[in-house]
Amino acid sequence: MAKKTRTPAEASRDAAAVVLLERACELGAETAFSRADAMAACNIGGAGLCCKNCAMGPCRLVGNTVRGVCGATVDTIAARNFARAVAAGASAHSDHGRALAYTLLEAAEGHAPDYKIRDPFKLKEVAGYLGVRADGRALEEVAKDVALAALAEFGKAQGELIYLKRAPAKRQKIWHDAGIAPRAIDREVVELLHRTHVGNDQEAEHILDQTMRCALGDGWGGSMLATDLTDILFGTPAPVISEANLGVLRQDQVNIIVHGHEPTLSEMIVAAVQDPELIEYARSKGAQGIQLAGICCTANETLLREGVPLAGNFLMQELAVLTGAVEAMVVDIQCIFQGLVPLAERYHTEIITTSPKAKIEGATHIEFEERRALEIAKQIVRRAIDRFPQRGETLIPDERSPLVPGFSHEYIDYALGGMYRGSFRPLNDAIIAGRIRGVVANIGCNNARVCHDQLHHYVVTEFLKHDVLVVETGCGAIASAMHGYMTPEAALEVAGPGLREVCETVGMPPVLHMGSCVDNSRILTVLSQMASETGLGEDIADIPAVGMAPEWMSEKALSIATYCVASGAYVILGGSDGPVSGSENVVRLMSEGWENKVGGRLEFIEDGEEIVRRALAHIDKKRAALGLAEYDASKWGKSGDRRMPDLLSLPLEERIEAVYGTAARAQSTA
Ligand code: BF8
Repeated sequence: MAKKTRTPAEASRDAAAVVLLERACELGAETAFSRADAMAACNIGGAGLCCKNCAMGPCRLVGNTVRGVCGATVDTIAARNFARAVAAGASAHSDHGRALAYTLLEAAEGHAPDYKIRDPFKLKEVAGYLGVRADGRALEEVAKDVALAALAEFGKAQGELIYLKRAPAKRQKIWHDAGIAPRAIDREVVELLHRTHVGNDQEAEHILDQTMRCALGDGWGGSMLATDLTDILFGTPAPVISEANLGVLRQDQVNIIVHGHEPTLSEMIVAAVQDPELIEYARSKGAQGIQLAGICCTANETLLREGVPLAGNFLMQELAVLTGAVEAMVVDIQCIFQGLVPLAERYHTEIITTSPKAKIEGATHIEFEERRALEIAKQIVRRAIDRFPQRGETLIPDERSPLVPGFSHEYIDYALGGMYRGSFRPLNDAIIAGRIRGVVANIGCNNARVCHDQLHHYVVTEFLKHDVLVVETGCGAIASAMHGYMTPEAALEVAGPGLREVCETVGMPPVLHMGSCVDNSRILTVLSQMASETGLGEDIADIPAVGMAPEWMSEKALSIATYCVASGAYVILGGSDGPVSGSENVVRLMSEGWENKVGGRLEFIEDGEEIVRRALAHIDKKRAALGLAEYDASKWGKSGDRRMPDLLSLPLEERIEAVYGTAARAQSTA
């Protein structure tokens, strides 16, 4: 691939990002965008054809070379590389889940007094799943047993993951018949690494079976536990009002950005920035207050529960520093660029690493401990305030969009039926009638090799126009938030007539923000609940739904894609022809092969139009298989309760209150 330097407008479709990329050009400052332009991706490794699993290589299987030194074939090498990436992705999500379990344990045992059980209802629900008795016991006792039961799921000696039973019965049978029901979360990761060691499992299909088992341990294990335990500790999300894009940074305030994935520290920073003493301290340094904003999935966690605004998604982390207005970027784990440190050296910005699992050379390391959580958070906020007087020239783009995130499966259930009649029935009925053609879960990353947010924006716009309800997590969700698709009135502007009717009636945005990347487990739960309501078959594979990550880049995205496929979904990963494109057999095994085995298929499709075409074709195929009426947009748009025009005349705060009520907001901040 030839080197090509893109203009800022070619590198991102986001207006704020373009402004700051122009700034980077003026300053000659390096970013991920310029580094991607300067270094062509390796097309051998990119196609899965480079094997580094032993010191006889690395072996590059190109041209007439069809075997590595050990004799491994193209198929084995491509499958092994993919498998190892899934193992790493599953480890990242699951280790995050484990950390939350330890936080809950510390809190339950009284060692971490800054943490509380914010959602006792969810605690009892999760206790039920994990076989922990809750009736008549103190919350702390239940929480301790829940934490221990959750930790046992990582390395138990016998049996299989308890949460598998949350899937439809038909799905569980498919897993058992295929021999891919995960036994313990860590065990499946270790076994996959073992199997892909030199001289071990050398049949592509067999390697890929264990890859599915490992990924299922992430989706129905580590990630699902991470979601549940986070809800218990910090509250189950319900709609809140917030804003997204770099324009949330404030010229007159101390700006602190939280970035990464785990909410344990960032929740404490939310508390610390509201401390009157620290606000007064900020004033003593010439600021009007303290503004907290987020990047990546730490942002999604604090957004959903606390309404903390989003500064941007993955590719905007360096751009935030380039505003010159960030006093501190506080990072925890995952998706953090090492390039932040040299860039921050040009400014007064302090990059603060906090996790014992993630240090960066040149950053300030303030290690986080649950037992002194709020004290450490306050120390960090104080350091940020101390930097404020050193701030130089700033450039904060005037770009921000309002949004209403917070659509946990519990809230969707409540929104559709109320407190006493909560149900997925109305959603199923809307799909059966054809008002909603189907559902797309658009998730995942940005990738510096494709135009930032372009594919997210394109596919989401097309799906909305075609009456497809879009649910989102991760950086894809942040993209839609910044584009203004996460307010109820966005339905009027972009949705097709059927989807618009549903959004008007329920008062919901056409794109639902369901959380961070571990919260893709919420999507599994929604799909399972839809399958357990009548009318849409009996399994996740029967539902007219598609999953996609059009701008994926991380190993976690591969794990998510694999567990969604193994759960019965059709999944498309975009932006390139994919990491196994060097092996036709492995491409076939993951598409036709997996469809025959587990009902879902994985495809890598570079082009946005083709992604949309195949997704709509799949949705229509599933509708036909269920015997549902053919999708016909001309039937809709003449009914609905038409509250929207009245609502639109209200200021945003009142509009949201009118739609969601104060109870939902109170629940989110309780
Ligand atoms: O875990 S979407 S860039 S932040 S990996 Fe990273 Fe990808 Fe963003 Fe959330 Ni998920």
